[in-house]
Amino acid sequence: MYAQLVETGSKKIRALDEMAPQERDFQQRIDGGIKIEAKDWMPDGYRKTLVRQISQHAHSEIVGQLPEGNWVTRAPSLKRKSILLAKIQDEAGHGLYLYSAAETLGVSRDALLGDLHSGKAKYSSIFNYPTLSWADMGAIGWLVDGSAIINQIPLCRCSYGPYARAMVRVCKEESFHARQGYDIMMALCNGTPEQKQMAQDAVNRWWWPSLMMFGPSDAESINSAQSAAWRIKLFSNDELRQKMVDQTVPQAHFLGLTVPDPDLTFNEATGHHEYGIIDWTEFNNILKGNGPCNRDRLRTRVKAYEDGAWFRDALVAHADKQAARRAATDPAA
Ligand code: FAQ
Repeated sequence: MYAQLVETGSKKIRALDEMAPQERDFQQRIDGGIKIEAKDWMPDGYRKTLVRQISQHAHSEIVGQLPEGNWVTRAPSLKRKSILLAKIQDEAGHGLYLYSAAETLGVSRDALLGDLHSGKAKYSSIFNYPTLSWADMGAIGWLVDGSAIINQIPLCRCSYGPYARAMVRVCKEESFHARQGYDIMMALCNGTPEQKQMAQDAVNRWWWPSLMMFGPSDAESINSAQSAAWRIKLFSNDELRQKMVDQTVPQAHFLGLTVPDPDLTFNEATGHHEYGIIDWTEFNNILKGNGPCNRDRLRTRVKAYEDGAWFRDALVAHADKQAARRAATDPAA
């Protein structure tokens, strides 16, 4: 696994009686369902894990704007264009709440963005695939935002207060995103045979990457055990992936689309859809920066940041001017 290898200070999960008193109190608060707030004492590893996850999440939201941004000028109607634009703007907002949540942990936004731009920080693997047709807007909303919701609803109850609270609004907006995606798929599947084929082609390309979004299998997930103990993760990667498959397969059937997995079967005994083997080589290649769009995504983000320098400078100049004016009129201020 190609991980940033954040040192959490705990090679194995320690029992309460192995912890120092301060850490034991902290763990007992978490076990008791009490939220941890920014100014509370926390183990260094807890802070680092949250900075890692929340910043990756924030980066995913803003890099995640790019595949859809590609289709704003090509949306098939004014209505579809407005909806897509609103959705993409929501993703920017999600990035901002999440960077703010990460900042409560004592890290600067500039440092986080620096890590994204240098290629050091990760963002979700899913945003390194190209968007080849309008149907991809439907598939992203339905499958990608749908998966994001399944992953993020439990985060509304995670142990860190600022992250949990940010997730409440994010999840409400993601629900609208998933519905707009499904609505696009419905329109295409009820359209001409060519439109339905376009929808099928999009599902063929987005299905497996959507399953990969949930992260490596539980056996390979290096961070899960500690994150579960700290109640940052309430469900494992595989549990959430299974939820997504169980929820989505009937929706695909309703659309009259085929899930591109010849091994997919419904297990009557367990009530779950069993899926085929995920190509983890593809996933790991993307994490190493070698997906179809990794380089392009980073280049675009860096350029957008550089192009926006004048605006950030203007904001600072404006704030300085306001402060100077206040100081001149009220020397006590
Ligand atoms: N892509 O030990 P684990 C969205 C990394 S938002 C890239 O299992 P963990 C909205 C992982 O970071 C989508 N890297 O890690 C939207 C770790 O490496 P590290 C983003 C991945 O953290 C829709 C290593 O593999 N959502 O879609 C991925 O316990 C449409 C080992 O993995 C979030 O970020 C991946 N898919 O569990 C926006 C949700 N999976 O850091 C625009 C919050 C794993 O040690 C348009 N995050 N890795 O170097 C999480 O829930 C967790 O971080 C997981 C990974 C579940 C993603």
